[in-house]
Amino acid sequence: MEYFVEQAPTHRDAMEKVRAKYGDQAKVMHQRTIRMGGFLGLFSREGVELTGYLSNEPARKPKRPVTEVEEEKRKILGSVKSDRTLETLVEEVQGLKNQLSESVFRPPGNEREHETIEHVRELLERNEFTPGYVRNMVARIKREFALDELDDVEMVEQRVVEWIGESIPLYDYEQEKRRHTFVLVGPTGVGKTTTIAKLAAMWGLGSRGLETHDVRIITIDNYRIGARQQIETYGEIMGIPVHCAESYADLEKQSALYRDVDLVFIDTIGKSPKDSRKIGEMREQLEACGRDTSVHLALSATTKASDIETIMQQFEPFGYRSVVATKLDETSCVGSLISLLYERSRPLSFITDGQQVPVDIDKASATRLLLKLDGFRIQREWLESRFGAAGTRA
Ligand SMILES: Nc1nc2c(ncn2[C@@H]2O[C@H](COP(=O)(O)OP(=O)(O)OP(=O)(O)O)[C@@H](O)[C@H]2O)c(=O)[nH]1
Ligand SMILES: [Mg+2]
Repeated sequence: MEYFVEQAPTHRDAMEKVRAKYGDQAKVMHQRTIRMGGFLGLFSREGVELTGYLSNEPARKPKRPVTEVEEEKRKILGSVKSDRTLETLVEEVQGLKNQLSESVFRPPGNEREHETIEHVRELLERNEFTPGYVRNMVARIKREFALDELDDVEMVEQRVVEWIGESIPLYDYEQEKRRHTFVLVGPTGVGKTTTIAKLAAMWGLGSRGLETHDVRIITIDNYRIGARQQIETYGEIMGIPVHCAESYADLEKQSALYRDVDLVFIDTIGKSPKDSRKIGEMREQLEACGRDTSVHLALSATTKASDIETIMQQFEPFGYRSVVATKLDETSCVGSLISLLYERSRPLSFITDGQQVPVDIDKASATRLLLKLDGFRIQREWLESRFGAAGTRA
């Protein structure tokens, strides 16, 4: 495929340059603001750089001739009465402004918005983004694209994917001290124990680009039949010592014994997010472990948006630093997860995508989630150049 890069002082000039040089085959993938001209870094001006490729598809016809829009503008302007006071004039101008911006985004003859906006809205809804997130995106499209730019559906899609990627907060685990305790909390059955085993192996072996650490696992899940055996079996296979804390005092004692260990992973008992009293009790228990502790919330990517919201809220008392998204392999819809991470400003740290311990885990990456978006025309090469590699397993 042939790519191009063109620079010009404004977006319009750059588009004209691209159209003149490459015609309708040119598909713009990315736009960025640059500094142009100048001498020794001085007197440079702001400009626009467009990057894209040449498509073999037949050119799309513009959806609505500009003359038609102009005609509509004239009709609306013609309807303004001439005898008016300044106040009514201001009101009318405001009304006209709204009418015009509404009408240029809407094709004639029905109440729907511009075809491209409808298309992107449908894509976002199909991927289960929350209504608030979809509203924000649509408002941003209206704000940032001129009417003629909306005719380039592919370019709009590309920009929306870029905005989605920019909205995914990622956790910088490098900020954690080398020696600390990593606690995983979350609802029942989301994959906490399996994930603790994967994480311990990842740091223990120094895989996925992490530095090798000395690791231990403690479980405080002694209540459920088989829970202890499950984590002990993982520990045995991976050669990582596992301790089952019988009480608060035991957890405290064990933490003290591990004071020279780099990383202690604590697997907790699954709590229903409705059970806030038990969540509170567990928090007290965890505070007993003394060391520098960071709590993280395990959330299944298959959970619907309203439940994710309840869970995030109910586990708030733990002050969890990041979200670990589990069972990504079981869903093709990542919109709910992305929307809630963004809306509640909680970063994503790891992603798990299968039952195999220790392999089915990776560091979180925006590219990884974006590649799961359904219906958007996404170029993996471009995504990776924009948001980094998708991880070792995508
Ligand atoms: N498909 C898939 N299954 C997973 C993943 N992570 C865990 N599981 C499975 O989910 C089930 C529950 O996993 P656990 O690790 O026991 O979950 P938990 O959160 O510790 O459960 P409780 O301790 O009962 O609250 C098991 O069958 C795991 O194999 C994943 O990323 N993908
Ligand atoms: Mg468990």
